[in-house]
Amino acid sequence: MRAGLIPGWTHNYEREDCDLIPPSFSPDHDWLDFHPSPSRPLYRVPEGAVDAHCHVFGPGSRFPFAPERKYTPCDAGTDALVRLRDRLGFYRNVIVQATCHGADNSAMVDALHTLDGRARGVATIRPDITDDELTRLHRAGVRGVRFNFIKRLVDPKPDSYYHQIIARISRLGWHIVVYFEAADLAERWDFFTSLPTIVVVDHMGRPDVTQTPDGEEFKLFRQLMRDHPQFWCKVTCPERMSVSGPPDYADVTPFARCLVEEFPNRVLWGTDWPHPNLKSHMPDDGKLVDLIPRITQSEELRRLLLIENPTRLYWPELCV
Ligand code: 0GY
Repeated sequence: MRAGLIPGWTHNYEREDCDLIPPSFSPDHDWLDFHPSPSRPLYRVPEGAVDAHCHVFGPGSRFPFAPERKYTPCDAGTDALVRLRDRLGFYRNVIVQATCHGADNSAMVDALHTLDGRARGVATIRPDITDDELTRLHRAGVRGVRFNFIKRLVDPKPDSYYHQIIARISRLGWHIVVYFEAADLAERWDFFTSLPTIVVVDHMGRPDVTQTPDGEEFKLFRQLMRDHPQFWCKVTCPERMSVSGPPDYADVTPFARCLVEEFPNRVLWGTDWPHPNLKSHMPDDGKLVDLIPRITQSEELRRLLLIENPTRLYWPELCV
């Protein structure tokens, strides 16, 4: 077989019996690996709960990381995700394509096949994707695309780029996931509110939690959610936004609580495992689950957050 037929593989000119070498990647020097043995949560999530925001990385030897990536992670494949899912007590996952894989969704699609209906995917695609490839993604379980506006993760693109993608996915009934920083919302407002599908905002629109939920930035985000009922959001990533820090991430809880109480039918929860690009510490995923009752003590709101909302969005066929 000639090198080049499999992305990332190279020739081994030293050996005759095995002439191809799989790609090999070293994580960034400051990369933090996911927690090796998360605690079993004290809070038992209700049966059928969905972890609605997680990723898979590689393994790089099988699913090479994208040349245009802004970081190189550790491997975090499907086996490890399944172990985490079972330890935390979740039944389903939504796997969001991570930027380190660019628009090559192979690792995520492989995970969807392995998880056999118990996972759905959110892909990253380019406008030149073929219809056949889109159909293949849909059959694998992809139900959305992600538009990422975080400059440290992706190079900026003109709005026309996204409009071309929107035109490509319109026949599939997918939604759009957007990832941006709170400070960029005002500038992107017209674009976001013109999107023709359900729009799911990652990580509560990344509020600056040194302000209060009544501060100007978060007020604008709540206005977005209030005035545009097609908007949903994920009350995720306290570990990414907190200034007060682990294990309680107490400064993030009021933001999550406020969204869950005001928009109970349009919120999702997820681990964000394997937690890319954290710099200060790696959370214990079991302890993240234990924060859910602090967001809301209402069992009814927790059912919406963990089961009914994600199931309605990603497995509508299960809702009667
Ligand atoms: C997250 C957050 C981050 C990374 C990505 O796709 C990604 O690379 O989403 C981040 O660095 O903030 O949702 O995982």
